[in-house]
Amino acid sequence: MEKTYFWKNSTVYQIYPRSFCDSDGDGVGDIRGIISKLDYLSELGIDVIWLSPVYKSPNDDNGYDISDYKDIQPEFGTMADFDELLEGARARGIKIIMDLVINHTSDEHEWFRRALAGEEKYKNYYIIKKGKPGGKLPNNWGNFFADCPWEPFGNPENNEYYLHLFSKKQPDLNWYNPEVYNEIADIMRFWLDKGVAGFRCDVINVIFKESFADGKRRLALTGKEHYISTEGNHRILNALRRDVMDNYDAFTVGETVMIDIPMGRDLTDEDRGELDMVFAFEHMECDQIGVKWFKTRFKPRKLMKILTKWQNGIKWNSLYFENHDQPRSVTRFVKGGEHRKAGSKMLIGLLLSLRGTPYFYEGQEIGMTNGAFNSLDEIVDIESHNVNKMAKSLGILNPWRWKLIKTTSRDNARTPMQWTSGENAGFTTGKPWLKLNPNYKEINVERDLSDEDGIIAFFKKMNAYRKSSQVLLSGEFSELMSSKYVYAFERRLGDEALIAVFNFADKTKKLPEFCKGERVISNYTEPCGERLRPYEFVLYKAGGSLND
Ligand code: TEU
Repeated sequence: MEKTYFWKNSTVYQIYPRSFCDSDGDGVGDIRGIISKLDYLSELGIDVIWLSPVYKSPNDDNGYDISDYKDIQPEFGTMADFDELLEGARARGIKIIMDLVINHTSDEHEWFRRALAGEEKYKNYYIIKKGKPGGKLPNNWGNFFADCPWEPFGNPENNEYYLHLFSKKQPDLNWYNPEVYNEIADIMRFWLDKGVAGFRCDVINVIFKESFADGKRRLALTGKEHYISTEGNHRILNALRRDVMDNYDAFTVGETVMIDIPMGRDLTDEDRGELDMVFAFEHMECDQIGVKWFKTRFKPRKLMKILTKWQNGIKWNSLYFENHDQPRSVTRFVKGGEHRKAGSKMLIGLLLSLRGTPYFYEGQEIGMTNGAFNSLDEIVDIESHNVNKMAKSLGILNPWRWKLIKTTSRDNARTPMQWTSGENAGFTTGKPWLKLNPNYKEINVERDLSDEDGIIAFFKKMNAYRKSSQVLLSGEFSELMSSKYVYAFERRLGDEALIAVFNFADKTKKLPEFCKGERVISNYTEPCGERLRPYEFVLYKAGGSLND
């Protein structure tokens, strides 16, 4: 199969189906809701939709716990709806990638049920270990969701435990077993044969545990050295590439946790042949100390340094500031509500100016902000509840626990999409599964679209420009400046160059002297003089005179 590498020229838009658009009034977004918004997505100018899981699931982790990989979650619709979505997208020139969650299944998956019923074949699909003498767990590992990663398996007298790096309803698969490999390869082919354009591969660099020995004690995730980007993991990815992906004009983007640049390089090296791109996390950790729950003041320069490091370190990056696990970028990186519009546009401008494939998360195009939750009762996310329990057991008092959760909870990004200023933001006619942000009266698609100077208008303009510009699509990156607040870089292809400059301050800042040339695009209408305005972004065509 000849590869077109279409993803190198694509802009991706992530849909979290539960929160996107509800067509039948049950308060949960669904596939027909997405179908009803295809024209909207097409007008945005996006090329690929990344669909968070729509497979059958008991929803312990909102679909990341899959009980049937070849069927659709009934509250999202039917396979016929999915086929219609795929076709409707195709007709508009939009491709769809699926979320592929293969580190674990749901404990309600048939494989796990049969394992529990005692079928050896299926027991061998999971990681089941004997407890150590004296009633001890098989090892001292930690868990991603602030839980214990071992849960008794079946009859307690057998002293067996199964491993779950995430929720206890997400048992880890045993990638030592070739049958697991064959099952997953088959699932991938099933969706690729339907015409999907690839996969976003959930926590893909932890699937192969090289050893089950105790780990070095750490604040979080003790044991991770035994499973982060192991050799066995590389072998599996390489095999899936050869056996499956090479037969389709499709791509993979791996969600790769805790990777550094050398690991990212190995995972995406074309000659090694594993993944096409990775989602690295380092830039998403620029405002934390140790673990994500301990947020510190955002220092723009730290973000700039990390972005530059990855631009220089990896041939092709995935560019993102948001997804369904991260707080909203405008709340995180932009000070003060009055700059929401300019700041949202600047962040969009930044993603669309860097080298790589840009990914946007639903609502980012209208500058949606973190959820407006008042207490834990309003939070649904399992991780937040587990963290609360753990913090409580450590004696952390409630106001502090709530502060951490309110700032960092994944539900911040999962509040329903704000379509209109009408009832329930036009998301549903029923009761939304998660509290809407009351700011939908001001922040919504309808209103933004009616504003010539809206965020969507800027997104469309900038995205269209990027797609027409070989320099932005494939030019080399070089940093020109990363000061306390001002970031600037050049993109160059042969003799042609563009200079992008960003002011991360809520005050004016001096425009660097090298920012000269034709002003191609900016998030402000009027050209700036000697100083950049708050959160101003300008793209210059190098050569020519300043602001002409
Ligand atoms: O996330 C994996 C992951 O490591 C984190 O980003 C996760 O959100 C968590 O905060 C760790 O502290 C992926 C999915 O994106 C996430 O939604 C799933 O819950 C998780 O895998 C398990 O499938």
